[in-house]
Amino acid sequence: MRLRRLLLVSAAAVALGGTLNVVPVSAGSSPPDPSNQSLKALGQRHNLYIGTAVDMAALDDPADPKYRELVKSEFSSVTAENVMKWESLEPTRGTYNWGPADKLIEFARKNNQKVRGHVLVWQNQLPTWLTEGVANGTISTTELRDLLKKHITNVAKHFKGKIWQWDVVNEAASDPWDSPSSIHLKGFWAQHLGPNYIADAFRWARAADPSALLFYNDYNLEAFGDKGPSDKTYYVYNMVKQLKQSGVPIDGVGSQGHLGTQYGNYNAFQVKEALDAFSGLGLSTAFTEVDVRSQMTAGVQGGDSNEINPRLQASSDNFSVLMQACLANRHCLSFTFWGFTDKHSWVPTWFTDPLEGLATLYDESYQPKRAYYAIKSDLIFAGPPYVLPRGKK
Ligand code: 9MR
Repeated sequence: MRLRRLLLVSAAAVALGGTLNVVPVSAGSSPPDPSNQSLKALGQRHNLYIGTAVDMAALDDPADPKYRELVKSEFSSVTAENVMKWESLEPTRGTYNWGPADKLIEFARKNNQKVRGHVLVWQNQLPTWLTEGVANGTISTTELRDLLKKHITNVAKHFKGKIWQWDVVNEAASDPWDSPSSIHLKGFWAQHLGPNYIADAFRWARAADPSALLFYNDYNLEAFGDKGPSDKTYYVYNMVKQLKQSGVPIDGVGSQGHLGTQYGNYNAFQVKEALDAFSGLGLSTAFTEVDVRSQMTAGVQGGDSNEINPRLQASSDNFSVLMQACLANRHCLSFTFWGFTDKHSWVPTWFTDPLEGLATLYDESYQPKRAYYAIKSDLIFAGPPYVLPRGKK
């Protein structure tokens, strides 16, 4: 009966649309103007949180009010770009500096935003008292393990109840360009504590803050390769599968999403396949650090539109691919940009030879770029049957 009615209504609509070949929109039913809607409002339609990494110096800079305004108005989730890392939290052994991180938590609370905690265990941005102590032998392996447990416990307890997702372990897997090229656990922690530090870290984090979702986070996980020994996504897939099967309390995989327009990159189906593989293990997914950088050739720096436009278009396409895949995976909880303006982006400070940049949604004067509108349109035009409503998390 209902179906019949629907068919009749559509038939009438087609008839009315007549030669114009359009379905008429009755008065008052036109959708709201999308250009006035924020990313976070559009994400909310899908129950998808739209986040950004936050540079605390920029957030606090009274001479740069636009930064603060946009963090507030466009995003429903924030990540500390640096201030929750070990070197920032405990620059001197035993003396914690919670101030800047607490400020971000308070900002998020006031603005009704979720917080992604970044990061509990990583081989970079460790305090020198720790790395030097290990190097000169004053910190033994047993003590190092205790220190890691203490760090995770203290930090997760300090922020208990205020963190939605924790990046518990970050960037533990090597890359195919490392030696050996077969993917392996790399860096300080694997070197000193062996592979079990990963499972330990998740257990310690769960014990300290049982309500936070616990993530493994890494880059170059956007798509599978040949599933051979140098396929990082496949390595991480097997690693988290093993963790899950062993009862380790891991809840999700964060795919960072640092892309560059000089690479071939992926299509949305390849990216969706990787997200689906992770969620098929019973894990949530998230894009955690998305940006798309480009080489700043002399032409780009000189303002040559023949060089700038293809980069802006390629970057917009790459952003869009990740967003579409996230929308199509119902377990993709959040989509976080690693900064939103070229005024404050890690890219040009990191990639200097050749110089890279143009990696975010807004230019240095806070003008939205093509990618901003691409993300908006993805959020607006996505719907069934490929994008289904996701549950409240
Ligand atoms: O954006 C961060 C930059 O300000 C720091 O100097 C850098 C130091 O390692 O870390 C950057 O953030 C990284 C993040 O914590 C983990 N994934 C890669 C990010 C970009 O390097």
